[in-house]
Amino acid sequence: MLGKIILEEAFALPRFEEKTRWWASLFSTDPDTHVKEITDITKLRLEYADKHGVGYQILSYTAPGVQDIWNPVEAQALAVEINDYIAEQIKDVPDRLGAFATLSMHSPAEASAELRRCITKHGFKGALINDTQRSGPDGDDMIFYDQPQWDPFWETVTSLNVPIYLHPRNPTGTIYAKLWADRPWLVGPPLSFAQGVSLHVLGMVTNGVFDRHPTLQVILGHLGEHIPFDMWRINHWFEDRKKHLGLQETCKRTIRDYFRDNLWITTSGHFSSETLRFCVREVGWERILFSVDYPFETFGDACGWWDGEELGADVVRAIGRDNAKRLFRLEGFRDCDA
Ligand code: GRE
Repeated sequence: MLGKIILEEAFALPRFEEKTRWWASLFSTDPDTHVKEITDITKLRLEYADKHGVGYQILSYTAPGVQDIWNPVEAQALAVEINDYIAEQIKDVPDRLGAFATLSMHSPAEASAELRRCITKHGFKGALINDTQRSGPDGDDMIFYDQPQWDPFWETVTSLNVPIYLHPRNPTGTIYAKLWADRPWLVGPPLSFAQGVSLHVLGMVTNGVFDRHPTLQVILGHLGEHIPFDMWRINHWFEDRKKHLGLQETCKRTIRDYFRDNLWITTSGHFSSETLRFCVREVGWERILFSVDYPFETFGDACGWWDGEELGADVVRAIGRDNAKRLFRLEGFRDCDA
């Protein structure tokens, strides 16, 4: 289909080429191409988009990004630099490229102010956060945003009426040493990414973030970071056991309610029709958004899959474009009505 929208699409600052190359060496068999693709903003990306029928893309800073920086002053300065850089890069192609804000998540007040600046000054479409914020004197602590002190941030997000993409980052410090160091091939897409994000978002669910902020919209990549496949069991244990043991105090609705009202999932990096069909049944096509996960995945793989998908023209168009148009209140872009 033409005019597809994609929204888990990474870029990196050219001055971090060395770090980008290191990250690429963990995940890519062709680090040179990866570095070229992730630092390019308007050339290669738009060529791929034209070739594969993508009308509009929302770009975000690559993982682990600012969430890897435990010095709060440095983290804030880098977030501002990234936001101003990408705003400048995309300003002449607003019908093709948008951006998610990058936020330092050391302080709810600072994160709120930077998000507000990015939405009002730069017209960004929300923010993408790479899971927990590394913190503490040696970066071994982690900040989760499911605690009450983050309520002012979630209040800002809902008042600005923009979604937050909760994206993975890699395990670090003691967590890495204890869980992953002896099984390093499981870091990333095979397991650690989904574990990190599902712990975080289910923490938000059970600690009442969505009850206190009922209009909050959070997007999960990779077809929901394993949660849809566990929906029945999570629901069973929340409703039939944990709510009778005290969960009812903080978590008022069912896990399926939160997926209907607050959560979205994207197809980033997960191009399986079988899995997608399961998600359509469990989560509903209204809450699913097409995405690529470039440059960790290719436009060809993602779009080739999507353009052959046989879910029915209306559902393919909704997931491929119209759901995102509605969520982000998008106006005209390349092939938006094709
Ligand atoms: C990502 O989305 O950020 C990502 C990586 C590394 C491998 C796969 C992937 O950073 O999707």
